[in-house]
Amino acid sequence: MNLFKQGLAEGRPLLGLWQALATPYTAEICAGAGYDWLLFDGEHAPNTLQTLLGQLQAVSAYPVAPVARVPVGDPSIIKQYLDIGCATLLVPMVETADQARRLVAATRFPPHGVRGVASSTSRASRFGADVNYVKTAREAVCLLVQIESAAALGVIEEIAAVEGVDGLFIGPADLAASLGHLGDPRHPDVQAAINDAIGRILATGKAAGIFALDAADARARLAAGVAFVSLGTDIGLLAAGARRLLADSLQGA
Ligand code: 3PY
Ligand code: MG
Repeated sequence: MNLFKQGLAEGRPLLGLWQALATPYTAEICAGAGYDWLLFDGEHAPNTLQTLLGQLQAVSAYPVAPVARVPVGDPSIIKQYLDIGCATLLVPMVETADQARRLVAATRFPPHGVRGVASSTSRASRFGADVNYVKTAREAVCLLVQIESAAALGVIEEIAAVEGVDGLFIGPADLAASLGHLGDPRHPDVQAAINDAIGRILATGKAAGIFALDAADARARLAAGVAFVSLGTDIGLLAAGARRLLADSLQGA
């Protein structure tokens, strides 16, 4: 059962934490913290298939849904991520409905798609113990696509209409860059574009997701009906905690 997909279907808000440290040890710490999902980042964190595998194994005993972001929406990479047992994928930089359709096909076995078959050797099938895996994988897979460019904003409804796309996730950093405000996702023009995008995604009936800029932003997005919100990152928590401890300890010294 895919906990993330189930949560979306139930319509409850899903709170996530970005994992960029790329280690099983820290992933396990975060897995026990009560979040609904953890995002393992293959795009911007120093991950390989092996490091991703270790993190998936480390969190598998916890009631948390793993989501993995592929570095790029390439069918051969999607196949590998699915085979190591991550059933919920986030694909960056999706800009057309055609691209979204090809991504859906990459997640599905023939005749519904083009995913290659490795039934009994994949962790996804519990190494063959799930004898029905190839027949049921389609229902378990959850595909989330990132809306993070001016081009994508222009075709939100078309991308959302693609059967097999389960959610549309806004990436504020890349969107800001694409709109001419590199490094400034809080710029009013970027915020207006995000608000508009959220409203349009929700109007299509598909789930919307976003990377929140801070806790207040997260609360506002949840109140606006965003279904899955990343609240922060493991690196951010560690860096902020380390700096705060030092500053607190030096206060009055
Ligand atoms: C972005 O902000 O561009 C992301 O991809 C994730 O937050
Ligand atoms: Mg991005």
